[in-house]
Amino acid sequence: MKLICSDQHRGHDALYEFNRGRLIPALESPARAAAILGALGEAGLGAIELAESFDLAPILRVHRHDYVAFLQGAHAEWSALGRGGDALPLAWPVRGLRDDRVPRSLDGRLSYYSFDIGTPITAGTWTAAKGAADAALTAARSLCSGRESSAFSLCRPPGHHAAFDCYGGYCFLNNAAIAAQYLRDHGSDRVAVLDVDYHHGNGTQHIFYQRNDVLFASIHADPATDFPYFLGYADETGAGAGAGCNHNFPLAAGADWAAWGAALDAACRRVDAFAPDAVIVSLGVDTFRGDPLSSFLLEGDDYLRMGARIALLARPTLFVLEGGYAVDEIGCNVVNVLRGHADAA
Ligand code: OKP
Ligand code: ZN
Repeated sequence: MKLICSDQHRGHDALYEFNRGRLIPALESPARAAAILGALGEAGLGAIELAESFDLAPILRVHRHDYVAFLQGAHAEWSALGRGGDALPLAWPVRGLRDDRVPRSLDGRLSYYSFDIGTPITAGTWTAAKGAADAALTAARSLCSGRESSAFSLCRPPGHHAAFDCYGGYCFLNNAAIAAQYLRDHGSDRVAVLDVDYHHGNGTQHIFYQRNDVLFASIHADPATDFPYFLGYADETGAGAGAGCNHNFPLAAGADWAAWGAALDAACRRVDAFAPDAVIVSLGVDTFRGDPLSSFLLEGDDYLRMGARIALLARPTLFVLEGGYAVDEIGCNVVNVLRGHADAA
């Protein structure tokens, strides 16, 4: 299995995030990636290689040009205003009011291009996000060359909440969507994205919602109770040419392997029916019973079962890291998915 990481992730190190009305140390931290690297090093699944650097073209296949330019410069603009700390937005458009004009001021643009208050931009955010996209692209390229049948990219910051022109949920560039588009542009006619993170991948859904060449299937906490709140219901099935190519499996709080594994089986049957040339797994392990953001109850061994079920798809598979915030167990849980996949493949 091809294993790819990026050194740039450390530069994205937010000070705080809002949690229940208070500021707490950011949960999406460099320690997450360090823990996964440590566990991967001991797992013997293969050598861990550094991402190669791509130009912006594959990112611009998914994200709007002005959005990317904004991300590149946002923190420098923030500092030039004499401000310390991390850049955060202040306000969002109200339902039914105009949202089509990009404001001129930095504060206006931070608000325009975001959808939550929980995603700080730091001095190293752009470089880290670009490194994460490079990791996903490097892993994707190893699949489309046919040299590898499976790969993992250790992406930080994560990506599945980011849409064409919008960041939030700790995500800036949609690593899985960028990789999916790259595979489409390099010989794959159909790509499936299977999102197993605890949270709905609203950004990925949005990007591919009108398309029939990329299927999106996601298992996640019910948006009626959990972030990202406004997307992820089962009746969102795609639109236009993409009608029937979006499959959401929201689960109630307390889902254990019995409930979660049944949803995975249903999602995998949708992926099978689509007959994709490649599968991208948005791999969050925040479904873990001990995760600070999770109401689900998966145990360490369940991640072996998850990998084994995904292996039954018998397609070239790219695992792209998303969430997972129980730092002490994140390495073991990620390795278990990859090991379960490798042993069953
Ligand atoms: C990103 B990923 C707690 C609020 C949490 C954001 C959750 C982002 C999850 N302070 N809200 O899907 O793992
Ligand atoms: Zn998540």
